[in-house]
Amino acid sequence: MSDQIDKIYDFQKIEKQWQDIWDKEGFFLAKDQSEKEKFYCLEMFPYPSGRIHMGHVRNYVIGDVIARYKILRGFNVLHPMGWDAFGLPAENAAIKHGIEPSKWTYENISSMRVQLKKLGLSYDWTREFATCDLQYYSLEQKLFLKMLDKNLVYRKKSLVNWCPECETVLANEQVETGSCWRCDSEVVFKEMNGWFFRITNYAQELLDDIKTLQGGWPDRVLSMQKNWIGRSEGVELDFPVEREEGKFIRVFTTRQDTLFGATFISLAPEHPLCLELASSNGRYDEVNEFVKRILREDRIARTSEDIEKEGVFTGAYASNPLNGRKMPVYVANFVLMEYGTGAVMAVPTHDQRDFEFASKYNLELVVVIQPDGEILEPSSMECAHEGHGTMVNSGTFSGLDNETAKIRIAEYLEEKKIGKRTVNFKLKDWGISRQRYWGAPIPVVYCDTCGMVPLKEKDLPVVLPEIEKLTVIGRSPLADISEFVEISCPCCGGVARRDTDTLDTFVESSWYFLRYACPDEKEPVNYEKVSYWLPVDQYIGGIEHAVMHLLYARFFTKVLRDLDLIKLDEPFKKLLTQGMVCKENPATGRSEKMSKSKGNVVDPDKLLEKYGTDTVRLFCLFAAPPEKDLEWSDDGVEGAFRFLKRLWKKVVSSPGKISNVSCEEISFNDLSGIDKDLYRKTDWAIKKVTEDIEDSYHFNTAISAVMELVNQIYHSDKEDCNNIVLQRAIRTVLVLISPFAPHIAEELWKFIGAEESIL
Ligand code: ANZ
Ligand code: ZN
Repeated sequence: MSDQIDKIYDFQKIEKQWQDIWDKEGFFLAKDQSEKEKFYCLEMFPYPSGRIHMGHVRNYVIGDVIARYKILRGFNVLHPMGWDAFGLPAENAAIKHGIEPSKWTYENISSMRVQLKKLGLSYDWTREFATCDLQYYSLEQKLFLKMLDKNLVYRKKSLVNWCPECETVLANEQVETGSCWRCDSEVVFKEMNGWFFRITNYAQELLDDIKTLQGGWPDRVLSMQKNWIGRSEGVELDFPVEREEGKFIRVFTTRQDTLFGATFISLAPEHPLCLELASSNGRYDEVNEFVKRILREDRIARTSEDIEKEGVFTGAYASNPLNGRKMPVYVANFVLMEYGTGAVMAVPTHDQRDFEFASKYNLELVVVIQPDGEILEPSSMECAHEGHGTMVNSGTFSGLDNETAKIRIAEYLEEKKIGKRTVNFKLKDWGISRQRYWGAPIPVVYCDTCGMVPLKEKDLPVVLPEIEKLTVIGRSPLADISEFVEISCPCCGGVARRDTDTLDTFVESSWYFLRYACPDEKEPVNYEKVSYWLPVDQYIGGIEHAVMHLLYARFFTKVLRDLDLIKLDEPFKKLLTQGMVCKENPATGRSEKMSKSKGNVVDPDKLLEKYGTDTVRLFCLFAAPPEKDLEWSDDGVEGAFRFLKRLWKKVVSSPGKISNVSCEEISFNDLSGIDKDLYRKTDWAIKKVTEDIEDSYHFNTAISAVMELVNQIYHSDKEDCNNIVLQRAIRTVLVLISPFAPHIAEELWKFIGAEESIL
């Protein structure tokens, strides 16, 4: 066999051959039981857009190196792949080209699967599924019903953007300066019913368990999650409205130490008191006009720090419960209804936003915290003093340091029953209803007699009906399919209607990693199998998923645990966020993320044809460490190709020397000169590659070490070194390079006389 090998490096032939062998022999089938220690390696699954791009290639190759390395180290490895297949692009394609979303999606999956297979990735393809498979989404419907039963899902009205012309809900991104992106008519707010997951029930646990992820997850991602959850400790307290007996404005503050310096109140424009107070003070028109204008503005922009602060006086006054100060009540654009109570006690001397607002409307400034070694004078302040200091102008609390005052004032307010300590989270419940076709139908019906009725598990699945041509998006396309909508009530048998929304596609990606442990089970998850395989030991994906996907997946894991379906607190032990693939944009001359619109993409298929997957893999891994951006370079690809050819040439050109020599132990001390150098370099490379992979996934430096060893082999071989030492070095090179360039490694391994796969 070994002497039949081609002298030239025919990567096309070799790569196909080895992919077939791995496949036939089932090398990557994960066993649900094993003596070996398990390792679960997972890359975020792709959306089946149609073609693989270099970002995918990089992501999956990084995962493949880790999986193959763990196989070599004797682990029982699970390395699955599937498709995040519901979502809007399929619907858009349906509208544009009149093709069925399911047809479009499954065709894309087929062609992307072919592309992925050409990369020689170590997937257990028997566990593959798409989230639009009936099997998968019907099990998701089952989970939904279980969550509904445990009161973890509920329905409520919330404000949405509504275009009265198109009769459709618009996402925030579809509202352009207050108008509909499609027809330009004025967008209004509408209360709409929708389903929500009670993720806020888990806010504290999601925050606390971040501790357990430290070291395994990038700090940046953990702090993004922390901020997103946004826990604040503070006080809620009531300010009586003057001349309106029994009416109070409740505010949330984290700085009750500044209460004596509160000189006015700011309400969110959505706050019900705005118009109420304005009308009893004869200022309805002015306030109403302001409120309407602000509500039309982008809600995201309102939260940004540098937004111009503006507001309007309601005509009403509240009184400060500690010192009786008369405080004008304003409506302010930067106060949000969704946070705290939607009302703020404004302290312009110690809060920068309030300072800017007060400067604009000439409102009173009272200093209540003096920083050390400095006397603040309201008339000469240029910005708020938000830091620490000693309390002044604060009655019996004057003289305390402000941190102590925070505690004392909170106690005092509770004692006097003016307020109470509370904890606030920025995290909101997760709205999951979408007015879309290509998603999982929500398994409930509405009956005129019984109201909302969840389906029984035996009535599942709610099959997504086929649809030939979609015409609009926004309004639920399912609402137009009467055979789908009309149903008899499971409770009373009377006339009922199905829910015509579908689930947010983030729901599917919140539990797919559990499903890979048991893809054929009748139930959504199997307790034993999930206990065996989970948590994912290494998860790999983009930083853009730092909050939503990664937080939702953590939430789902805890919910399934509390439903007694699994025993698991956290789904992902380690997380690697890979950098982007960049290339010079011909228009700007700058290096930018590869994208079609910038004209700087490289087609993976063309590269594979020209160089083969081992070269492409090696380049992606060698050009940058995984978490850094990768700068595309044609020279770099050529360089990787040259290295593999050089390795090939060395091995195939010295068959007599390295084949069939026995692998007997030799003593280092008996060797001389050049042999010692090669022996030593070999050991050094083993250590270096192992450490680079284990400690930091620094594949680039690991690959350099292998290159150095190959150089040493050339060098020593020129001087006719000891064959056993030479063979030892070459065997080592092949094993070390095999996670990175597995096909060439297997082929040369066979060439030097091995009967079994290098795996
Ligand atoms: C008085 C005060 C004085 C405040 C001071 C700050 C500094 P975090 O830490 O993010 O929780 N606030 C409360 N509800 C708000 C809302 N709906 N929209 C905008 N701002 C709101 O922020 C809590 C602080 O944000 C609260 O404490 C409140 O202003 C403001 F020197 O109260 B503070
Ligand atoms: Zn009924």
